[in-house]
Amino acid sequence: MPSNRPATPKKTTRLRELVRRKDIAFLMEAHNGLSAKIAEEAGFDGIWGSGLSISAALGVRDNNEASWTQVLEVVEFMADATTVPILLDGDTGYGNFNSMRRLVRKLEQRGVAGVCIEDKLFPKTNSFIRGTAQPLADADEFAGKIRAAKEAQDDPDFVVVARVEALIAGHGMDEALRRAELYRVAGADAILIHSAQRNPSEILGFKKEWGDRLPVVIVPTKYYTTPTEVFRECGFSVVIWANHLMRSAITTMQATAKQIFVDQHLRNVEEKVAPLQEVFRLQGEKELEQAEKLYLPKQGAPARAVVLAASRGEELGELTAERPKAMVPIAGKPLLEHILASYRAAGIKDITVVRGYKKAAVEAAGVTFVDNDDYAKTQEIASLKKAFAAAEGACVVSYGDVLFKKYIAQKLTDHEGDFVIAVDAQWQDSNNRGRLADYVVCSRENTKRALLDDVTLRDIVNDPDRKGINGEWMGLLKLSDRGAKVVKETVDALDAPGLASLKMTDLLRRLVTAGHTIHVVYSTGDWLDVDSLDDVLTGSTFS
Ligand code: SPV
Ligand code: MG
Repeated sequence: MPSNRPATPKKTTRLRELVRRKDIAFLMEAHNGLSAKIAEEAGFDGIWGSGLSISAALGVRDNNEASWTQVLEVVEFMADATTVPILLDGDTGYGNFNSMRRLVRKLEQRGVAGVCIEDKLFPKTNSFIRGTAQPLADADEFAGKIRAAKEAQDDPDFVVVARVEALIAGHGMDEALRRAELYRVAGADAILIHSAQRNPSEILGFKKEWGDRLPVVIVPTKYYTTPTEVFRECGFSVVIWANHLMRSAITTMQATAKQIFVDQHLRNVEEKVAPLQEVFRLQGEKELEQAEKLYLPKQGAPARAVVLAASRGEELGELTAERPKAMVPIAGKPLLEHILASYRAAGIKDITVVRGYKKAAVEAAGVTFVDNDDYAKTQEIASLKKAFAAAEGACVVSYGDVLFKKYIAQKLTDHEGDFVIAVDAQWQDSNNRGRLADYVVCSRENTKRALLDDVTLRDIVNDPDRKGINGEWMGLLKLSDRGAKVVKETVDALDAPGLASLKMTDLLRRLVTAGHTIHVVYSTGDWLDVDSLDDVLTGSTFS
């Protein structure tokens, strides 16, 4: 996924500003790309990459059981998924000053805006587990680590927070203040003063003594009942809500897992869990869809067909007494099956069939049926409108009584035009049979040159005596995404009588009149418009 990081201001600059500004700032915990995105969407200006939550999400303990490069991988996903700055909980820096330098460089490379390190020993334990039993790092050694971090950073705005664990470990306020001062002198951008007490007296006492020497960050996980107003009034710089997305996920996941285990079905949870559409939205599915349109070849090439099969086909007499023409058997299977086979062979698998007359008799596997129940009073465009209401976008439209070889559909889809029709240059054949046909006048007849030139439609008529006829329209029309949109708009603009009376040929004429270019692909034969019993017999030899 492309980066959505804004060019300016940089994430590092924004984190520095959050830490330094007069107003209190809030960081929300996240432990993977998804929770980071959720934190940002909730409105937080920054994210806490919590060591506890990341390790919990990985199924391990908060004791450096996940390696630092594994944490780096996670925080990189978080940075890629968000635009707000991330302050990573870097535990003790995963080693000495040298590990710390490398960590800072790697975090900068991965778009992480800052790191917080605590003055404990590697491997550390979470501060709320046997806190007083945990040895602290030598204060001078830790100050050297801070200095190394600050000198390793390339970006002057990268933030290094020094976390003082003296209160957690039971060393008292003086030791906390002494350490904080050492770390300030070493170059820390802020001090995180941590406390495991259920009331805020320790951190308030620290802030009172410390004053404004450096911004102070707090984590009120244990003293959570303290009104935020107190923190604001005392001039704390940043409040970290350190683990609450992870903990809420645990509660919900436990409830959902239990419910499904007990029920052995999904009905009781479906309404309570995020819809799949929400999952796709959070993943940025829309962006990919748009990018595909930009970057994939054959933009708008239809992978969809619409077969207009609503009419009876009275001309076939008794054959269509109980079924529409599309279901009349030819060579052992319904006409519609032949059409579907040609489309599928041409790579078009998403096929919508519009039914009308004797719709219960229309059967086919793997297609979408749409019904035009007004089939007796309407023409083809009313059926097309029903199909467009079910699915939009590029498609090939054809009739339920026209057989064609797969290459004809392929030629249409290969053409990049918005409107493309298939034309049989051997039009005299059908004329000789004396049947009603749709003759076309084109910009060029089907000569060798027509292969090189773009041939376009000028007119479409039923009169075989019209001058300049170049072929017969086979009833196949390809629409690109744009073409389908134009047709949909044209059809939607019709009033009820206009819609009821419009045929496909009327639509083509309208498009030409409106100035749209309808491209022509020629072939000779290899299709059949089933109009008579004779055709049914001919069709039995059509393959
Ligand atoms: C974390 O979120 O991993 C922290 C804060 O370090 S705490 O768990 O309170 O130590
Ligand atoms: Mg931690």
